[in-house]
Amino acid sequence: MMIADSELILNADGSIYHLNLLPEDLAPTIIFVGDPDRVADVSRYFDRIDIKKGKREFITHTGSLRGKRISVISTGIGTDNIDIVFNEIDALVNIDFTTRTLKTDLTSLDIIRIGTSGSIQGDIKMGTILASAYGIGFDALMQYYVKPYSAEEEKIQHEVQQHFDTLTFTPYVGSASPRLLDQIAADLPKGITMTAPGFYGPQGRSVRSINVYPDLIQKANSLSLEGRQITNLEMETAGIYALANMFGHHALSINAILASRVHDAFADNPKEIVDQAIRYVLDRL
Ligand code: R1P
Repeated sequence: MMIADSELILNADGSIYHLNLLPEDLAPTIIFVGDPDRVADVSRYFDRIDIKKGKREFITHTGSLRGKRISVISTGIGTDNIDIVFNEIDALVNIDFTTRTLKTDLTSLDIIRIGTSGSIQGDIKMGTILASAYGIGFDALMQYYVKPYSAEEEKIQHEVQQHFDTLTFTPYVGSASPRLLDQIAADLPKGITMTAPGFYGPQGRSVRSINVYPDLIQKANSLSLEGRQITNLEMETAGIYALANMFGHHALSINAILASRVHDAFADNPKEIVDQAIRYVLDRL
């Protein structure tokens, strides 16, 4: 079936609407970063950069790392942007832009987020590089998609919903790619990452606001999911995992822990910690 011009929007040069990329511009291994400035912090380790393109907050560098083709894309902040980036990278590899139809041979991408995050457990210190085994989405993204959930994801979702019993919406759960967890994160601490639809109120921060959930961090901190805890808080992991699983891609989220929400502290060397996370991931690709 032909996909209409209004559903798959292409720019005049044939590139996809927001990412401004042609199908040949994207590598099968993709690093996601939130901050557009972090794209160059990653690609400076490439052997070669062949493509630099972008539009709005979505900057892409594609090149090679030890001979392997790789892209790094900035997603900006939040799962609203993850929705755009995921649908567009999937279209770049799985839709034939000439016929506007789904290809018969589908491509699975490897997507690794290198992001920043705050710890909500006392034993997860600033400077930790943590791999998210699961993401729990407190945002609304997956209210708009139908996705099969595993028994494990449903179990976690049920327990989260029971624990956060005053929420008027249902959080969703997404899992990391087991293959990428093994390949990249075998030696890293694994966690369960809470994904919030904002930085202040939705993460329990009050600068001048009066929050509906003032005890959000304590509440998240005290949940036991069969002995496992929610470890950290950020804004993209659950959406990345849920959409990767829905589309048949493989995703892993690596979090550089810059803040401790239980010790009310923020790292004094955030750039160094992020650089360590970048080098850790690139060494294992
Ligand atoms: C908020 O400052 C941003 O930082 C975190 C959050 O998820 C949010 O995107 O990640 P990044 O540093 O990867 O953007």
